Amino acid sequence: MKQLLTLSFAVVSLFSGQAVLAASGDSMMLQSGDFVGYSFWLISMAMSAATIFFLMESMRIGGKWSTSLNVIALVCFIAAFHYFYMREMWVTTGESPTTFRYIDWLLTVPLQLVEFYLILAAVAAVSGGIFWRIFVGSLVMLVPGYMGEAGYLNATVGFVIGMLGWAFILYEIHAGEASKVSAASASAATQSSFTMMKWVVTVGWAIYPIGYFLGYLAGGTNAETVNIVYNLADLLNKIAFGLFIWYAANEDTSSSHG
Ligand SMILES: *C/C=C(C)/C=C/C=C(C)/C=C/C1=C(C)CCCC1(C)C
Repeated sequence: MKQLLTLSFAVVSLFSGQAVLAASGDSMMLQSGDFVGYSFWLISMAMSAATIFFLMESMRIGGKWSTSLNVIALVCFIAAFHYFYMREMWVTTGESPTTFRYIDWLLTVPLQLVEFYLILAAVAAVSGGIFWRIFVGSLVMLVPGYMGEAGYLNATVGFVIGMLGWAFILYEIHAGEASKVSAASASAATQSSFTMMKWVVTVGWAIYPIGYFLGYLAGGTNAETVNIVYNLADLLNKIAFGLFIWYAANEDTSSSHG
């Protein structure tokens, strides 16, 4: 019941956000041939649909997996909301919605990293230190990345510091405490979802620095490349990441029921 209320609130807020944008007057339609604009449209819709899907599945599956599924629904919801604004900014100005994007990442990246903690905490006693270390790592990755893209910092310097933050997160999940707890945990479903999430953060997340490199460091600034690469990366790293958790939750609950 509570989740149904949350869901209806989410839907109403999405539509009222759109109404405010429409009322602001300068909204422009998507132009044909604007492929970056298409990707903003597609992904804002995919994120909205994924939000509803993960919330409904969390109600159906329930139990110890419901928090993880709710968190991924929140990630998709926050992203959907930002995508509506980013799409609007792109189609009206043709400029990179860098600030909206980084506000989104600043909220959704820590929430996704909380998932590592949550899936481990569902089966083992884990220290909060795991969460705090990867949280600090995500700030070191994102803040200089923003400063580099927005022109507050040399683009190469922002890139290099951001890479160090990401490397720190990779260390924690591949060789640090989180990986040890996962290896020692009994549940096969938890271990396999931990492994899948670990590879999303290692391989899927690599798309972002590639986008940054192509957009800012490979000669001039290329707004189209940056946005198309980041958009596809978000599609993979939010929705596919959520589907991995959803898959593990299904496996776990169906095997424990016989
Ligand atoms: C849902 C959004 C996600 C998962 C965003 C992830 C963003 C990154 C992994 C960004 C990484 C970057 C670096 C590793 C170097 C500096 C530039 C960044 C911020 C693009």
